[in-house]
Amino acid sequence: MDVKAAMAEAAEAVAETMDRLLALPDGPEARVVEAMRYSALGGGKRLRAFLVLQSAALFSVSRSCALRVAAAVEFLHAYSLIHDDLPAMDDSDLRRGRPSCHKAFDEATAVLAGDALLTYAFEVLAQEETHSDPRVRAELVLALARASGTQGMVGGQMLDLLAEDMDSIDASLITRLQRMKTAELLCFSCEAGAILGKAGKAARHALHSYGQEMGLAFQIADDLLDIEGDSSVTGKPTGLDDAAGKATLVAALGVENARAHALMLVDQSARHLDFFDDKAKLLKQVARFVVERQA
Ligand code: GRG
Repeated sequence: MDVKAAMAEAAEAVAETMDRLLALPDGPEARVVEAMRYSALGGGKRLRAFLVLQSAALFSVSRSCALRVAAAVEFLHAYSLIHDDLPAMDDSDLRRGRPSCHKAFDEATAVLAGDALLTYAFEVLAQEETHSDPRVRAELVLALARASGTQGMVGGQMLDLLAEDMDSIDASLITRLQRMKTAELLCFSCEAGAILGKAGKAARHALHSYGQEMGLAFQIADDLLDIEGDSSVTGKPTGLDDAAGKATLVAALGVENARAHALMLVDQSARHLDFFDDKAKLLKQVARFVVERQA
């Protein structure tokens, strides 16, 4: 199976799991669940879910356990997108080619839907169905908390906001910021299979290193798409002028150097997977996919 077909298959499977986990309740609280469903089930590449499923397959983890972890990371990712689109952050009217959550509902509901998706991600990880061993469940909770909190995604977003007021920002600070904001959650997705499979330190380290470099390449590709992509899908203005002054490696290095850097990171990331021989073929291919994608 090629990587695109494997990603499509994973996206369908995780969407079914997410749909099942996000049942609509009776009563007035249904509105917040509707907003959660609108954002979490409304498309996306499901890259993080794919990484969880592929890393879990390296350790023969049960598919139903891996799908629950894949759903949890996609819930958390959906929260970050809802909050990132709010007027206080990126102020985006569009997400995944349709109105962002606060446009489809309202700002207060979008804040609550994001909060509830974040909380629910941890609830799903902590539930017994996710793994029979409570130590494994606790390890998943700890790793996701670290990847998404002040040492990870939220910390990276804070640095990004602060960078807007800096006169200049160098490539090493941008790299640190993007590792935290984007790569840490991708690292968690890669490591999750090793946690579920109680793999040894070396395997876990190899997946972490792969996730870090692939995650950085992914963010560079995202920044390149922001200036070259279809603004009717991204909801963001496009063009190199818009990239100027932003804390991106595209702004710091220029388009061609940033593209070359991303390709170098892809090669470097794939080398960490040599540890798994041929079993990690699709993970190697997805690293290339993230820099060649058009959306
Ligand atoms: C806590 C108020 C509050 C806000 C948090 C954490 C945060 C806001 C924002 C996270 C930062 C963020 C959105 C980083 C960008 C990462 C990124 C490139 C997202 C797009 O991911 P894709 O392309 O999206 O995988 P799809 O739609 O395919 O799932």
